[in-house]
Amino acid sequence: MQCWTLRPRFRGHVVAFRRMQEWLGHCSNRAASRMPQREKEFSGVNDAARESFQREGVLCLRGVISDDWLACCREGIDWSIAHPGPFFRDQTPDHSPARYVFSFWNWPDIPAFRELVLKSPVAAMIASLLEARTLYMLIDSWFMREAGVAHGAPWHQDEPYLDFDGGRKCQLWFPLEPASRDEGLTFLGGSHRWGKLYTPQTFREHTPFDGDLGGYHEIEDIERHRDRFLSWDVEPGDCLVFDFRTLHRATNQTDPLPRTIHRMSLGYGDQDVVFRPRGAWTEEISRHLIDLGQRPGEPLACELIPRVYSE
Ligand SMILES: O=C(O)CCC(=O)C(=O)O
Repeated sequence: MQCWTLRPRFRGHVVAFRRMQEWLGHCSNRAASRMPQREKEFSGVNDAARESFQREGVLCLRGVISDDWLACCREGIDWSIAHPGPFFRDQTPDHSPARYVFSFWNWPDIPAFRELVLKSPVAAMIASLLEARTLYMLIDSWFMREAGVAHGAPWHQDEPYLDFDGGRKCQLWFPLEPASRDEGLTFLGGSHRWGKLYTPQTFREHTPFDGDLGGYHEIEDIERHRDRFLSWDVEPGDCLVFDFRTLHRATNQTDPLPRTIHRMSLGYGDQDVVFRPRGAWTEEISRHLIDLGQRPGEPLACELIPRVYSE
């Protein structure tokens, strides 16, 4: 497992780390209590699951995230909401009575997320699903939609939003509260195999990003594929794993949410993933990785993208 070393640009975070020392101690006590539960979290990944994931581009795994890891996520999200980092994004539309927000690449600054990213058994589970020799954690994100918000992610694939190209890549998405199909995500089964990348859209306005989008297709009339839609009622502990190219959206785009919901998402990629900046719309994140030493056109080699599994 790759070590996280503090570069000069991160020294400003040392103060925040110190403020969190007491809380860290609390976290490591929690970690000790998590240990016995870890083994059971490998359950559910077998040949049938791999075959289904390859066919549909999405898989629902039940009861794989233990209560202690969920508590760890809750602590991390609470901290992140109270101390928004540079990749905090407010996607709330104008005149909305409630917020839709998310944030990513928080793990270096938040002990609970560091523990999740570097120590939880989900990395080995995903490596087994992807049959990866080596696995990298590409991006950690959390999402919060508050009670009353009637807005969510549009139809999209994750691939065009990020500078990771090639290899096998997936997102592990899990709710922190029970989420009915309406409160969760809907996927278009098999769309990861269409050989197309679709125009990335803003999550706030649902309009295409600025930049050269020449190689991307317009989102088609998705409703005609309704018979291929896949969605699940999920409980805390369940997770959805989906390919970076599988089309998906927040199921409910119109009715106000009856309660506030939080989700955690971890993006993973195998040894064949290459860093390739996509265009103007990813410039900020491309620059961040380049500043951390990641070379464009080359395999992953950057402390923000830790190697979390190796055979
Ligand atoms: O959970 C959400 O609100 C959106 C998640 C999503 O679309 C994604 O992770 O790509």
